[in-house]
Amino acid sequence: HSNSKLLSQRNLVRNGEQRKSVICIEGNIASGKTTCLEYFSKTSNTEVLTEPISKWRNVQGHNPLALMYEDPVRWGITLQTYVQLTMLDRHLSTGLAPVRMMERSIYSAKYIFVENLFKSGKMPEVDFAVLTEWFNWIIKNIDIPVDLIVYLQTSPQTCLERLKQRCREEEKVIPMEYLESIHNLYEDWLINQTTFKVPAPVLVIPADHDLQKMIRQYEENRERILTAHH
Ligand code: DCP
Repeated sequence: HSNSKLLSQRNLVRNGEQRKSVICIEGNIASGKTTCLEYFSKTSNTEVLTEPISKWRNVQGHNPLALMYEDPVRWGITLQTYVQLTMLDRHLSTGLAPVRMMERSIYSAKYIFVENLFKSGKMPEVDFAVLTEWFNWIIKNIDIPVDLIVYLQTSPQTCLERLKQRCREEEKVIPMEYLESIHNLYEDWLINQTTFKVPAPVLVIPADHDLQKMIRQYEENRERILTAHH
């Protein structure tokens, strides 16, 4: 309870209105973001938004996620346009809790996934240009506040093993090289900070460990994460 009191105090901004604190969980495919969010979902005053993957697998009866893995050159822009919309919707959705945690962000959708498709030659330049114009328009005209990025840092090898275990149909075609490029893009963005603007401070949590050790690390970092604020 003292924790929630502290949180609401910190959330009082100058004009006396409450401002949510927003924490984005970032990391490679199968890095354990969902487990992290599950752990924090039991916290009072905290609202957890998972990634809208079910939408990406079914938009009016179509599965753009599967299409993208089948033929990225053709369907990359289709999936990524929809991802951008669903992420924007998540960022803008309103809830009552003073703390909000969400899986990934509109930033990583662009800086990691769209970037990867383009850089690996799997997205036509015109598609990349259109997505970039959309993205730039959004971040220029719409306020998308993020207070903390929690980066679950894994080795691509760990992600591959977890991917095999969970066996999601669409993801069976993902090779090691794909996870390596996503990994490198994340490292350059959040650790080396040499590529794109980092929208918030970054907390790095090593995430190659087993579930028990991961939970212990979440416990250790709990206060720091939940009291993130400008
Ligand atoms: N994806 C994509 N483009 C994006 C975001 C995601 O192609 N902009 C794909 C990658 C995965 C699937 O969507 O195949 C689900 O993404 P996540 O890795 O974010 O979800 P997970 O459930 O794998 O996360 P975790 O295992 O860390 O909980």
